[in-house]
Amino acid sequence: MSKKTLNIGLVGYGFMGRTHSNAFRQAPKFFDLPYEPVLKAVSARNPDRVKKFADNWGWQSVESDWKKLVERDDIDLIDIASPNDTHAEIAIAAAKAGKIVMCEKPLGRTAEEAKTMVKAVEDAGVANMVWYNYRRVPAVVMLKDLLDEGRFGRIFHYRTQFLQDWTISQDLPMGGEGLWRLDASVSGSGVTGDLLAHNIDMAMWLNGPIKEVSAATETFIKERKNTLTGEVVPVKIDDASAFIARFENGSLALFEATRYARGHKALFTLEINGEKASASWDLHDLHHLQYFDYKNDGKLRGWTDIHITDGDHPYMKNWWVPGLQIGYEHTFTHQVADFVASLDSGKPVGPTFRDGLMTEYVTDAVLKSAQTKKWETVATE
Ligand code: 4PW
Repeated sequence: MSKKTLNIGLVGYGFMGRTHSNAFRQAPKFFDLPYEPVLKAVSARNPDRVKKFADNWGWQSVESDWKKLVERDDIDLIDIASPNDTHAEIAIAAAKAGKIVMCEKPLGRTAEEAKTMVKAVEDAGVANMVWYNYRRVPAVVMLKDLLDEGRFGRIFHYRTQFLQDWTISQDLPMGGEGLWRLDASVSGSGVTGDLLAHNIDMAMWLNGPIKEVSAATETFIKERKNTLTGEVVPVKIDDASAFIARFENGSLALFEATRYARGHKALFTLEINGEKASASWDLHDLHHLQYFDYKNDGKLRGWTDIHITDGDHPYMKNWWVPGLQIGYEHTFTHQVADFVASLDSGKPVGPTFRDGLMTEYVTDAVLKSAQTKKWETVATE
């Protein structure tokens, strides 16, 4: 008997359009899903490029306007992989049309924008998810399991970084493909919304809500040429952002992100220290979890390097044989697999739009604190 289908309409064909297309294709091949995702249509403004993209990834049809995609009766799910300034309008229209909605991170450019998106999906009662993909790295899920099993006891510290170096050149323009991340009117913010949002989403998933923050940001290069207009304009994004925070569980945290750490491309790290155990993880070596358990016998006590490739480890039995590794793209595949499974069970899986909003309450508080130079309380509603 053939499976029920889930017809996908994708908006955007950039870097994220590729990761999502790959995930929709791979997920049903490796996971037993209640629905078969069908790559029904992709929309983007440039007709030649969208056609080429569709042919490459196997999308059945193309639209030049996302509104047409939302209006189509043969689409069940709208997946938003276009720049941040488009997220709210598309998500709200899709929810009103009764579509399931998946949206790239960050949900909106500000918490205020994200709030309108949460309202739209909750009013419409449609399933929703934000693509905070790193939550689905097997080693990170393993860490979540260990925390949920109570192996760490009281948590004292959480520290995390996301370091890159791709915007150091003064000659790098802003605007247009990929470079819209440097244009605050499109992105909303710099590394706070683009990188720290990942750290924050993961931190709150692992260690609970963040209560208050004290932040500093810096814009190292003050003017750049806008590719779209040719004008040299002030840079309004934060190039680097660092903050200290207090979680509701009483633990203290350090967060840092930058695009000016020469030599680092995507150094996403975290460490958590509890009364009974500690753990650390690094995206560059994503299938390893470093774990220290204080209950081990004194002479054997030490850091253990757990190679997360065994069938007992999260997601791994669906892939190859023990010892063999998976990578970045699989995090998106896991996200599709979990989300599609949740459509059948009716039990939402995170990060939902509401989870995405919680992250933006933190990023808004970070940006505010950098301005006020004071501790800021994180909003909750
Ligand atoms: O979401 C993030 C991006 O915008 C990413 O995970 C890494 O940094 C890759 O591109 C940027």
